[in-house]
Amino acid sequence: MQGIELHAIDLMKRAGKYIRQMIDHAYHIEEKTNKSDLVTEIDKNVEDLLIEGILNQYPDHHIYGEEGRAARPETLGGTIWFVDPIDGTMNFIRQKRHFAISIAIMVEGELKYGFVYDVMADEMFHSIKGLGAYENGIRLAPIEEKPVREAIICMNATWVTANRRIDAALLAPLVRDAVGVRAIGAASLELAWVAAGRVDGYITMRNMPWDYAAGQMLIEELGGRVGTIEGDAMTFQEQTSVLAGSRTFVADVLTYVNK
Ligand code: 2AM
Ligand code: CA
Ligand code: CA
Ligand code: CA
Repeated sequence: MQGIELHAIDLMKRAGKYIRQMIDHAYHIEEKTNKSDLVTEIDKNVEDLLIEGILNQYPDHHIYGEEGRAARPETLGGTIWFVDPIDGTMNFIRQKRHFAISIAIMVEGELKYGFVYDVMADEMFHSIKGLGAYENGIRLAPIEEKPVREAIICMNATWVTANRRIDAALLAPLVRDAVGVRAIGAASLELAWVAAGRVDGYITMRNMPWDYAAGQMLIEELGGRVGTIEGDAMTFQEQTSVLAGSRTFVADVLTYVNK
C-alpha cells in the first residue's frame, strides 16, 4: 500500500485541473431530489476520472462514490474508497469556489487515509492514520480545546428552522452562545477547516460517508472527535448527522442537544 497517498493526491490534482478548465464552460445541470440537490456533468466526469485512476492501479479495491458511477460495495470489507467528486456542487455552480474533492480510504473497516482538496484555492488537506494531518504538506497543529462559548461553529441555518431531522429549539441556543456561526456549503471543506483551526466545530443533520469520512480522518489525527449528534460512532453506511470538533466542543454540544 506504500505510495497510495501519492497516487490519490496526484489523481485529485489532475481532477482539480480538469474542473478548473471546465468551470467557465456551459455544462448540463440536473436536479436530483430537489432544488438544492444538484448534479452536473462535471461531477459525473470527475467521478469517472477518479474511478478509472483508482481501478487502473488497484483493480481489487472498491469505490463508494456519490454519483454511483462505480459498483457499490456491499460490505465494509477489503479496501474501500469513499469518493465525492465535487462536494459543494451548488458552490461550484454559483460561487465558482468553496467546493472540494473528498476521498477517504478505509481498509478492513478502519479509516487509513483522508484527502480534501479545495480545488480553486489549490489547498490539499491530507492525513494518514498515525502520521498526522497536513495542509499543502505542512503539518497541522492539534485541535484546540474550546467549549461552545469560545467557538466558531460551521452550521447551515436550515437546522435552526423547522426541519424534519431535529427540533430547531435544540440547536438555536448554540447560535446564541457561540462566538460566531458560518456556513460554507461543502461538508468536507467545513471539516477540513475544523482540522486547520479556521473554525472550531461542524454540525449537520445530513451527510453521507463520502461527505464526512475524509474530514473525519483529518480531525481525528489532530485529537478531535467526529460522531453523530446523538454521540454515537459513524457507521459509514447510511445518511447521518455529524458533530465534529475538539473533544471539549463535542462534549459541550452534546449537553445542549441531549437534554
Ligand atoms: P454535495 O454538494 O456533494 O451534494 C451542502 O450543505 C452540503 O451537504 C454539501 O457538502 C452537500 O454535498 C451535502 N449534502 C448531502 N446531502 C445533500 C442533499 N440531499 N442535498 C443537498 N446537499 C447535500
Ligand atoms: Ca450531491
Ligand atoms: Ca457531498
Ligand atoms: Ca458531490
